[in-house]
Amino acid sequence: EATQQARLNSLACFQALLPQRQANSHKGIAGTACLIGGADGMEGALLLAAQAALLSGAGKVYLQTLATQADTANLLMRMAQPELLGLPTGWSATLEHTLQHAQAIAIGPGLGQTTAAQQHLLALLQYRPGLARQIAHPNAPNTAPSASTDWQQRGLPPLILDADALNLLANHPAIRQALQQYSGSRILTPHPLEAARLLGCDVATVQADRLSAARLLARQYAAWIVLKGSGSVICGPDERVWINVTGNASLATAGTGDILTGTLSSLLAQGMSVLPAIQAAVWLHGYAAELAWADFAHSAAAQRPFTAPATRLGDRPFAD
Ligand code: NPW
Ligand code: AMP
Ligand code: MG
Repeated sequence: EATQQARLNSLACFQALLPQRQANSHKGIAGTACLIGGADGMEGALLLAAQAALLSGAGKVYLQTLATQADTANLLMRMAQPELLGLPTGWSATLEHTLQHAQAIAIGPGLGQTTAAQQHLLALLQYRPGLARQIAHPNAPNTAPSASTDWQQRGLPPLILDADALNLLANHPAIRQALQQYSGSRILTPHPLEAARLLGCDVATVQADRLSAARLLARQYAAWIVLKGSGSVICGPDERVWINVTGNASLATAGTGDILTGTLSSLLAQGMSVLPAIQAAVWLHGYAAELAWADFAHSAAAQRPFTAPATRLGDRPFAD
């Protein structure tokens, strides 16, 4: 009961931090997030991230898919969630315009690790309004620099690298170098295998000392780190660490990490500072799983704990 009380206190604490909708608010000031990923066969990862961003309160969510049939993939995603705003494929003036206005960017869910994905990530990291000619992307526009933009006034928005963006980061020194030069906040959200790839070690080493692994990642990549898994570890660039207390093994299923990325992008887009946004996103993501699990367990015949063999929703028998 004491633990439950502490968790409720945490909820109240985050509720105070979460962005408040003013009565006269409108979508233009409720935060814009731009999410990139969703290559062939993994469009769902991008869609889940985008849905989570909307549900977490972002005013506008743009998404860009790397699917080969991008128009079709875009249309299908917008049919699943009509509020979403689709971006054209590749580098375009529309993408630049969105990047200049977004308050948070996330790249990685279902991105894939093709050459196209690699070039797109590099182009994104190197993009600065007014420096369009220097973009490494093959389709980069050769347009003249635009006049004063939001970006020039605000600085670069926080950038979340997740999933395949992390795998590309681990494998390509040019991407690592470009990330170091990205002047906005850099946030990496690896699961243990992605963390191992980034550190050049194995998963067992990461899991044996998760705090040290998170600190090493923060140091090596000069970034905020969310080392996911049971008891996600948050680590700042200054190597301070926090361990999340919410969540359960119902999260051990495909797509949950993509939802965390979308949620985090949304809280950042709504103006939260980086540390509280990360803490709130990770905490709420776990808490939502607890609520969902409690709902499910109430309606099911049995209320088995997670130590029972069935640790995933899909494994549980249905009540008749
Ligand atoms: P194992 O099996 O133990 O050796 P990958 P991915 C390990 C997209 N997705 N503790 C574990 O390794 C992503 O966004 C698309 C220990 C596991 O098998 C990416 O773009 C979806 N180990 C792409 O797929 C939904 C842990 O990591 C391996 C661990 C590839 O991403 C799913 C998986 O890592 C997915 O998001 C833990 N807590 N957690 C869609 N619907 O479109 C993970 N591992 O090989 O990097 O593959 O994470 O699925
Ligand atoms: P990903 O592997 O990228 O899909 O991310 C999985 C998400 O689920 C992360 O937020 C993990 O922290 C969370 N997660 C996975 N397994 C567990 C678990 N056993 N207990 C708590 N959270 C988990
Ligand atoms: Mg993932």
